Amino acid sequence: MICRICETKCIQFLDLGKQPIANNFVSKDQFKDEQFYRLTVHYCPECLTIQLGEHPSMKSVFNEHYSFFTGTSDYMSEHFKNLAGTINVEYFNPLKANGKRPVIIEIGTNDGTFLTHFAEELHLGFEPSGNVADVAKTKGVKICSNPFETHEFVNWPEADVIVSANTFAHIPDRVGVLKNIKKILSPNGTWINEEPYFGHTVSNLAFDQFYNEHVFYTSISSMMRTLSMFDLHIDSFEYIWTHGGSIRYFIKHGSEDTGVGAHLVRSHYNTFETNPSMLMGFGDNVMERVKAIKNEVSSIKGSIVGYGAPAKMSTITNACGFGPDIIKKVYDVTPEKIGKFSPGMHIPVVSYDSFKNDNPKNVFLFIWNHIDEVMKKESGSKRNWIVPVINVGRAL
Ligand code: DWN
Ligand code: SAH
Repeated sequence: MICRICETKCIQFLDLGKQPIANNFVSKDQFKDEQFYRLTVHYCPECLTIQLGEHPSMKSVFNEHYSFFTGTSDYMSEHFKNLAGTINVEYFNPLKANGKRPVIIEIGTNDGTFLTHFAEELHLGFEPSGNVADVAKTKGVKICSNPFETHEFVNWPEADVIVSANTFAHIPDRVGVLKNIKKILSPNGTWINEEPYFGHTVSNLAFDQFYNEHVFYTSISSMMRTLSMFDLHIDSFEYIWTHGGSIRYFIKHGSEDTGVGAHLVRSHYNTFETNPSMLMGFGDNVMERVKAIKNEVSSIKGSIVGYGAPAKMSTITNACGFGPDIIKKVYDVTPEKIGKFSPGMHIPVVSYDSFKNDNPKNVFLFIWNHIDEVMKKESGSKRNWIVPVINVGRAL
């Protein structure tokens, strides 16, 4: 395949086989129509961007039936409230003091969990999935249903802050996103972009982060190279604990050396960051991990259920061949998923309401990225938790 950024020939390092659309929870009558895509992962030797070989069309993933709602996690709601508080203090208060009305744009607003904190400011949220956007609107959030990268800004003021969380990785036309950021970010503005950090995916062997909604996997070195092609740079960054280990970049116009390259030289992720050929070994380790999960599950006596039905579950169950004969059912809080079946392997999704009453012993924790929140909720009950990644919690 050819790199989506610089058109260099990419090198494949992982093949997780045929996979369905990861967030497409289906009803029985839809089983026969499910579409599958080969889940291969590649790196570009030139700009170092890690990316999928193929993916479904954007419309078949992000539409009126999108099944993920940010607000299903109290911890994530708190996380975005905290980010909003920081933006108010550090970016908006100084502007207001100068008599300027600040402007904020969000890409991938989903149910408005973040942008609702700016309902009184001049704001715009980009959200093509109609059902989640409708929830955002009820929270006073203004929505544009166009994909951000296709939008033509007419009579819209430049943004002081642009926020994208877990969305930049989802948009195949990355060049289009960067061109539009360049156009609409004010000269001194900041683009705050956060997403799972590939260094953690590698060190946790968290292969379930690979699914067809995530077209890209971020590394600092690839971001540096990509941004420089668009006269943008990383002003600073921080590692954050969300989604099993993420990174938050603060990006600005221009080409200043802000010491990020020097940080990389000292970082223990330096090897994979600068020498992606080591990813060939990572591909082998993932396949070993798949075997280890299968062995662990088959060694368990008695029935097993799942906790949480994230998109990541699609990768694990399809790669490991786990259907309802192996994982009887999975409990989730999302009304859009309850009563449906997991993509590809068709494990029934049931309401979390019955979890405590059913009191299952063996529980496969598909939402290991929410382990702190789950353990708080489930404290006091004895269970055999099966955790698919080798390192969880706030590793940072
Ligand atoms: O990047 C993405 C991230 C932000 O969210 C999207 N591509 C899609 C989605 O990925 P995911 O589905 O892997 O996300 P989560 O946050 O791991 O999914 C959590 C699932 O678990 C939701 O269906 C809600 C459910 N849940 C639950 O049943 N009980 C969540 C919590 C915290 C709970 O206590
Ligand atoms: N920011 C939220 C949601 C992440 S899920 C969070 O971190 O929890 C990714 C979201 O991006 C989905 O709601 C999806 O509909 C939206 N999205 C997908 N493609 C997009 C595009 N081209 N422009 C804007 N939003 C997009």
